[in-house]
Amino acid sequence: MTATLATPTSLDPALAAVRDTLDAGRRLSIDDGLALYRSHDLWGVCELAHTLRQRLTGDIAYYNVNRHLNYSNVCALSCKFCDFYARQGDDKAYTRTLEDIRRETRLAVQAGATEMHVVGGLHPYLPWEYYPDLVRTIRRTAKDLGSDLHVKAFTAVEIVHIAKIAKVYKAADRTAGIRWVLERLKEAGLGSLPGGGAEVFDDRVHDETFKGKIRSDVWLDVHRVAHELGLNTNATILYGHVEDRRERLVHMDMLRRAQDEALIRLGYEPDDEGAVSFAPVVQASGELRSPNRPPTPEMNDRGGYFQAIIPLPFFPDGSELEHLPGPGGLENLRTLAIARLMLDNFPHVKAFWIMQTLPMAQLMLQCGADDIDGTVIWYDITKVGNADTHQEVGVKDLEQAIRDAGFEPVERDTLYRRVERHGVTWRLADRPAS
Ligand code: V47
Ligand code: SF4
Repeated sequence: MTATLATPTSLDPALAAVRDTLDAGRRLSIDDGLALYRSHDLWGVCELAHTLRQRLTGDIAYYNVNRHLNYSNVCALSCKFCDFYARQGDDKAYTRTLEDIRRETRLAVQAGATEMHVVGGLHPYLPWEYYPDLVRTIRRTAKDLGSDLHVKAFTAVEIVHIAKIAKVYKAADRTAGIRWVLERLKEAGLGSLPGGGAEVFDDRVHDETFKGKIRSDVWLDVHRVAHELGLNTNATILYGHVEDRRERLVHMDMLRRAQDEALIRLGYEPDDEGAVSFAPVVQASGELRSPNRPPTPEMNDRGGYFQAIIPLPFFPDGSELEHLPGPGGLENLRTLAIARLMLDNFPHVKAFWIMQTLPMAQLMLQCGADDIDGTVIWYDITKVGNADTHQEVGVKDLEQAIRDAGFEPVERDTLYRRVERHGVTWRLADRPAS
């Protein structure tokens, strides 16, 4: 890398030390993260994040053409922040049949989608075979229509639930059961895991708001096993409810350590502290030197690492925590910027526009994000304001939003490979049409 970017001069002297650490290509500590949270100079924080984002990704910003499929909202748990779940027999309960899934897949292919993002509640009665059947159904239906739909499906929480339903999850060796399920889902055509269900990696927050769900060690186990099997995954943090800022930073630190391990497995050399950072070093000449480059699209063909962090702001409406205010816009910007800066070994930071709103996602592109996700429709998990769950933006609008924010839009597939598109027909930039 030869180009360099001037690191900004902040109004807040507390950010100077962070800037020096960033320019030296060193990893930020949790105390640095707290300084970023406490700083009165939010724009200084955002500029630092933007600088790192530009050093990693340059002037491009990604989007994709995808569909969300929530196969069931029936869930055995009742996380306090969740307005999505229902009990079997409730008026609002639904479970999709394989015929429903075939129909949804046909619609996704007709709309030119490259990805189906599939998640649901922890259904107590569906047999375990439902899950590989669901994946196979999507893959086959798309293939029969001459397309190739990537299936990004099941949070770590669902994977453990499926292992329990299949009776292969044993406390004495939990990874064996996780591996058994993931191997079978991969065989059925699973392409990657989404990042949900992580919430906040803290036992107090866990016990207060999502007791009954897997804890951080098990969530990380599922993602490690997925990485070992060559599957890429994402990670989320659900913030702005009962957690404090230090707990968010500890969560980010745990994720980047897990990513260090994944990258070392892929052949990256750790530094003296065992870290693998993608942050380039600014040399005396002003040029940038990158000891570690993020994985390339070619490498994605083998995979096995975290691709993106997706900070999810808590939406209180309809949940048991409705009395809480939820995070404001400035806190959302700051948390996203800090996630970019702390997670120096995550190639991508996603501003999920459905939850952040498109105007806010545009601003986030200038504060560390390099991806705004997709043309999503029917997003059932959270609603913005009084919107119903049908939220769709076309390719032209997403591209315009990215251009207006000052970036060159690039359509990606789930694995961040460039897509060439002519209407609903698409192909990977270097591959034959599908
Ligand atoms: O796991 C639930 C969260 C997640 C609420 O991997 C809530 O590309 C806010 O993980 N307020 C699901 N959030 C969404 C998710 C996701 C989204 C976009 C892209 C990707 C990806 C993953 O939504 C759940 C939970 O953490 N959630 N309730 C709520 N009231
Ligand atoms: Fe169930 Fe997921 Fe909602 Fe928790 S967040 S109640 S596991 S659907």
